[in-house]
Amino acid sequence: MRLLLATGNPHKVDELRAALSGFEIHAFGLTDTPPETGATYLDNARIKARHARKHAPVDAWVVGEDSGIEAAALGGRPGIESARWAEDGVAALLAALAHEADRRVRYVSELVAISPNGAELRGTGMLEGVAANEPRGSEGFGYDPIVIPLGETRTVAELGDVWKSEHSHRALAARALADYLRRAR
Ligand code: ITT
Repeated sequence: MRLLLATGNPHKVDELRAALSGFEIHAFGLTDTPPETGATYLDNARIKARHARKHAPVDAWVVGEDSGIEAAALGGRPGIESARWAEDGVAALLAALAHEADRRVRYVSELVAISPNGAELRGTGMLEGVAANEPRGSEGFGYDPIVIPLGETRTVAELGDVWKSEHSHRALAARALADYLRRAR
């Protein structure tokens, strides 16, 4: 089954590919990208998927993903604004949590797939952890150097891409979506 992931973030394509064996996953570059004006991850994932649906080959499934990191001490911020709330999100999050005792953070990923005839499926995943005091590690992307998953001592960037393909919010969302896709096939 061929899936076109509508994203400008190549890490998302690599991670989805690693998490989903048995699916052929290609990047579908978003040109004329619609603004992510939704109030939720689901809304924004849908905006990306629907945009791709308009432009992608008619026989392929299209997929949109929206994700973010939520800090408990910040009332869930930056959340859906994670890609846009600061020029350097990692530095901004470390600064915002500098005097907070509550270091809990969680990643959320929402995937929306749209079939050739317009049927919509979704998958959601979450990864909980705490914020490190400084960045560590070199794999992954975004906030990975400062997220230590529950039960681990290393950051996601230290645990690495193979670990992410099994445990990340995106991998969990992808596997939930894959269950529906296999039934829809
Ligand atoms: P597209 O919209 O083009 O798919 P994007 O990177 O802008 O790519 P989002 O709008 O979904 O994606 O923003 C998600 C942001 O949340 C992302 O840029 C990171 O800052 C953060 N994030 C999400 N998943 C992450 C992960 O697995 N590791 C590190 N940071 C992550």
